[in-house]
Amino acid sequence: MIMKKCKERIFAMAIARTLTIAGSAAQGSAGLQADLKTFQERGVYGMSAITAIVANNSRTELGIFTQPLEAVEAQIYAAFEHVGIDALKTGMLFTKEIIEHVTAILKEVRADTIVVDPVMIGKMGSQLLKDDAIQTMKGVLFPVADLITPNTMEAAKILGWDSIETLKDMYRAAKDLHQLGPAYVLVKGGSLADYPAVDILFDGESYTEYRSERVNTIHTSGAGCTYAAAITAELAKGKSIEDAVGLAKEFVTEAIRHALSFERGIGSTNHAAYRNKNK
Ligand code: PXL
Repeated sequence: MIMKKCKERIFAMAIARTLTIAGSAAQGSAGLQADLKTFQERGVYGMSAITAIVANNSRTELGIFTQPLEAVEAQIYAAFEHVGIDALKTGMLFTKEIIEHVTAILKEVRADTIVVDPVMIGKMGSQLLKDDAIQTMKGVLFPVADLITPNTMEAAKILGWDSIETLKDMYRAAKDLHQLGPAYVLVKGGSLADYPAVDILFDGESYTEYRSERVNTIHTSGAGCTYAAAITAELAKGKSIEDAVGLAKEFVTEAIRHALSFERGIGSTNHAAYRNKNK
């Protein structure tokens, strides 16, 4: 018996630990479901704190069920106290109250390595951030972020611009967003016409461009969540932000290339695609 105990201890594995503070996407492609699947694929331990449940369907009027602040808070403490966190990401935060509360907790527990995906609108059209919460996200959460990962639509909305149409606009947006306080900004250009899927990382001094082919598919639900989750996983394992983004870009491109269609509108990114890439 004693021997067995010792053995168990010897074989207890150390693993990088990640948390997602995000919405539940009942249909499984996006939100914390995408995050947890991605964490698993990248070999890190995944945990979740649910901010809201998104369950759009033909029978509910507004399929969004916000969780109470106490529930959000309790989940973050549970992850932090029982396991510990090497890196975390935020996804759908929905209200300014949740943003304020989450930020206060992250400061209190001295969380570091914080990736903020400023999720605003889902691929299926759901509003995932209230209009009056954008200011709070900018003013309160961005300054504690190590990395923010807006797409061009989100970047334009945050900056109060009409739109972002060119690579030049993306460079300017990355620079202006950096002024809001995050250590790094990643502007994702997947939706720009006339370009490959190009993303720009800015650390306040230098820019890094990441390019991949544009994949012609409508089945991209969960792409943004998956990208940010893969970055978070690599950061938890100790990679630099530059390398984490590079690997995550390959991961999400593969997930889009092998996207899943369920023959009902927009399908899901395939979180398991990358593992089959070099088989
Ligand atoms: O892909 C954005 C997203 C994020 N979080 C939740 C979602 C979605 C899209 O549907 O449901 C919870």
